[in-house]
Amino acid sequence: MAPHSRPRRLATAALTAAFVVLVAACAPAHPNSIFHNHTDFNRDVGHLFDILIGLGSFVFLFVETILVVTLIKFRKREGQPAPVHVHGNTKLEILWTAIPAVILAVIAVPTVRTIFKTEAPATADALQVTVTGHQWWWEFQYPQYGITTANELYLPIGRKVNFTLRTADVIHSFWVPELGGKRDLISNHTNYLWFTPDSVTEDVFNGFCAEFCGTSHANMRFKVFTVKPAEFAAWAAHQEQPAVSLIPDTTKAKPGVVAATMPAPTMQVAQAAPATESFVSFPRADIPKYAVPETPIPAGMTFDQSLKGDPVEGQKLISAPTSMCLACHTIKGNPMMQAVLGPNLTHVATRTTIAGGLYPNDAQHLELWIKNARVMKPGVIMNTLGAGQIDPMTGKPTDVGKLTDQQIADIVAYLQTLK
Ligand code: HEC
Ligand SMILES: [Cu+2]
Repeated sequence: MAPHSRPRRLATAALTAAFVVLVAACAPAHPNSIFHNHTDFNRDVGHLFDILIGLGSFVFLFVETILVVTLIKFRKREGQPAPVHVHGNTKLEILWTAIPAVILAVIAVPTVRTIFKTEAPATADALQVTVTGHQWWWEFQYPQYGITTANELYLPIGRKVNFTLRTADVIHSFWVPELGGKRDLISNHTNYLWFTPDSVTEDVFNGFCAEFCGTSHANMRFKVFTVKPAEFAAWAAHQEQPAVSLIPDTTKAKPGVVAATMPAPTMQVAQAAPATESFVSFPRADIPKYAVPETPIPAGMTFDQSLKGDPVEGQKLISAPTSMCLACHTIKGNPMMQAVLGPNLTHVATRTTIAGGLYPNDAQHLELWIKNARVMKPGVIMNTLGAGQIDPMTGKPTDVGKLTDQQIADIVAYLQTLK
């Protein structure tokens, strides 16, 4: 090997790496950056980061400069006598112990202050949100409003929000890089996190599970919509309502009406939300590309797109024991649908994605999902329900649900009315 080739190769590699990092910084948008500071929480943490990077850079440059100067100035020369050996220099040693001690003290003060501030309980006027991590989706409850939803959070701008973090199974971690976190969801333990979304920001933010939690950990995402307080109020008022039934309540139906001859389940007909409040959900057309899933459909999954679903049939099917849905899902207002193993479906049509943000919430993806959820998202407890479909967990055709494409199309037509 030539004497200078190794350092030269190392230098080339270092320069290339530096260039790649520099070019990466030129990308137009960083939708998941922690440096955008859209909340008090992120700003406090970002401020600490700046102090650390600033002081760290100073120490690095100082030490490296002395090192390089020493290397050049005192390097071995021909005919040079052996250097004088030095044994200790008290002044110097006191100095280089004192300087790092001062730097650490300077870092400690704001660090401890930030820890106390962010760990303190949120003030009583905060919006309360209970987050429950599930393998592999997010349950969001608003106890002040009686709302349970999944994978999509609505937060009013300018109002402090206090998250109560729990898990239904293994450890997960709640993280919205642009807003705050990450904070773990730990079994048999409750964690808290609070922040205030900036009052100038109306936007969509990506959220992630940041603690490996099994097969579909990477498919456990969520979205945060920050909206105007009036829009939040309208959204909450809407979400509080039970689902609108397509089948009139049999207890109030007149004789001779078809529905009266139908067996249970019955549903209360919900009052519509006040007409003045038009905001039901964040307009889909305004959602930026970075928050729209592009997951390809798994190979082999097909559905007869020419089928037209009947929503009334769908409502009957979904709450029939043979369809299985009632074993796991809630639809508020339908006494047959009160299970809590899966996401609450009361207003599922107001959400833009399904399955932990993995797929867009549209007819095609809903159909494929119900047909074979375990192929669409590896590991899920939702059964393979399409007739003749192979359940990837058993390798055999499914023995539950056995829904035909027509039945699935009916169910999906009903789900899409759950606005
Ligand atoms: C064994 C329990 C179980 C059964 C039975 C079941 N589901 Fe699910 N379902 C789940 C779970 C769990 C999820 C969330 C999976 C994930 O995202 O990881 C889910 C997700 C969904 C979603 C997506 C909701 C969202 O917001 O992400 C829909 C829609 C859905 N199920 C509809 C149905 C219908 C319709 C039936 C009956 C035909 C049904 N499910 C039967 C457990 C079940
Ligand atoms: Cu996870």
